Amino acid sequence: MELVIGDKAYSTWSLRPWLVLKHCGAVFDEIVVPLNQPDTDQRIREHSPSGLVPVLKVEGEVIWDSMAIAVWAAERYPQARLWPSEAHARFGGVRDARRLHRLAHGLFDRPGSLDGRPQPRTGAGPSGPGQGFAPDRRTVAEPA
Ligand SMILES: N[C@@H](CCC(=O)N[C@@H](CS)C(=O)NCC(=O)O)C(=O)O
Repeated sequence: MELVIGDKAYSTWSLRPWLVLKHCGAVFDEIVVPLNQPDTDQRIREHSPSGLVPVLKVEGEVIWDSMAIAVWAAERYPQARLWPSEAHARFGGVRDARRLHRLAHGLFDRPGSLDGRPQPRTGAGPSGPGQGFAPDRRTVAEPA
């Protein structure tokens, strides 16, 4: 199993599946493609059909996208309990993870935006139903 990533210090997209796999106790080879180099795109495309890292190469599959890698890991390593076992909490966890995933795109891919839309410089950020990230605390931790 190989995890192809960018520099963990600069790419949280890369850091996240690395942390997930470590948490799961997975044994894997780490291939680091330095980002922002003249040959970065070419080197990433040797591994990734999307032209992006991270990519997990495992069991004949090429899994690209950090969230997809995490979903794979949750199924492959159930003992790691990446998702809550209780159904309601699990659905909420999927929802919140998806919202964080989308929010991170807004933060890192479009500077100045929290959710992909322009934000006022001095505003308090997004508010209201369906805007921004408002975690439901019941879904963050496994119920007692
Ligand atoms: N949604 C993707 C985002 C991946 C992404 O944007 N990766 C960046 C690194 S932070 C990348 O590969 N950029 C290509 C480049 O730097 O040439 C994921 O979760 O894996």
